[in-house]
Amino acid sequence: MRTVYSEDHRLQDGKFELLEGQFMKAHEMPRRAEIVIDRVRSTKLGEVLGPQDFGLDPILKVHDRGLVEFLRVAWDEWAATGRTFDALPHVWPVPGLGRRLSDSIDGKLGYYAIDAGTPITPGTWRAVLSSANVALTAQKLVATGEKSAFALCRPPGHHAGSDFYGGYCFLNNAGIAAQAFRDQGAKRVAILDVDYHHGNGTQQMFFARDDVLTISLHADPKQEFPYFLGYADEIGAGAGEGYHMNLPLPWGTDWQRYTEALDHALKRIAQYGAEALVISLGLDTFEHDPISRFKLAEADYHRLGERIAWADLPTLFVMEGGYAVEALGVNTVNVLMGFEQ
Ligand code: Q9C
Ligand code: ZN
Repeated sequence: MRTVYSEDHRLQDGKFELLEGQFMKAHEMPRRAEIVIDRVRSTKLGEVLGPQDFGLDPILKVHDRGLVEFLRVAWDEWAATGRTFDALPHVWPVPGLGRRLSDSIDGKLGYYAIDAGTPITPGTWRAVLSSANVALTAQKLVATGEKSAFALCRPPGHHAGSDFYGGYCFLNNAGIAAQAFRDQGAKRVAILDVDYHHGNGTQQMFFARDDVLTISLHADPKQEFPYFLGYADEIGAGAGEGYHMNLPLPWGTDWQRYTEALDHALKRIAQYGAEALVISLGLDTFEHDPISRFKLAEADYHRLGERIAWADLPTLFVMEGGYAVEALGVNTVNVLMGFEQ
């Protein structure tokens, strides 16, 4: 399997995040992608290529121009106020407050962000744009006949929706790639999200659509971020009713419990008749992940890849979360090798 990767991800290097009320060193760090690309190379998984530039058009098919334009200039507007540290929001437009878009960068940050864990830095926009191009380049490999490809995206994407960012994500790489499959002629596309966290951005983006089936396996939002979405009764709306599935699982979920939900998801994908499959590949289900509470082990990732291969579909893997950094290369490539064997 070929991997698409760009060193531009290093331009996103946030110092701190607000995690459960505490300022902590950012978990979403450049070392994550570096350890994965090292493992891709040392295992000889396949050729590594750089991204092509697709411009803004494929991004604007699923994201509002307002969000994209904000992300492009946010650092400059922040820096213009004299601040040299990372940009984080600190006030949000909850329903009782209204939702006017302020001229102030602080107002804009709260307007577009869902959390204070996603720092905007001088290099954020370039890293984000490059991450989307990585996804689109790998998508093109699959759309033009390769059985599978790995988009080593960083920053990740699945918490970003059409008009919001957060959860370490700015643009929804998997969603952008799924839309590209549609625009290139695939009638039905499925996105399977195996990141530990609910793929709230992906859900929001495709909630009213029946041409992109979205399924997320994740920690129960009763216990875990993003708290407000990801419940089992969210099944899609309008034409999209029946085309979204949430499979929330409790803290402590191990492979045996996980695989029951996974089989359920894979059955739905088979029944749907997807022509392409996008995997939002998060490895934060790992037993030693520092911010998560599932119990998957190293060898389980090989099994995960094997099961995904049973769907027998052209498959694009898009990197999402995973914060047990030293194990991230092995776990990620275990999925990809499990898929190929
Ligand atoms: N325990 C991804 O994995 N903070 N994003 C959670 C609650 C946000 C994770 C704090 C975690 C976002 C792509
Ligand atoms: Zn995650």
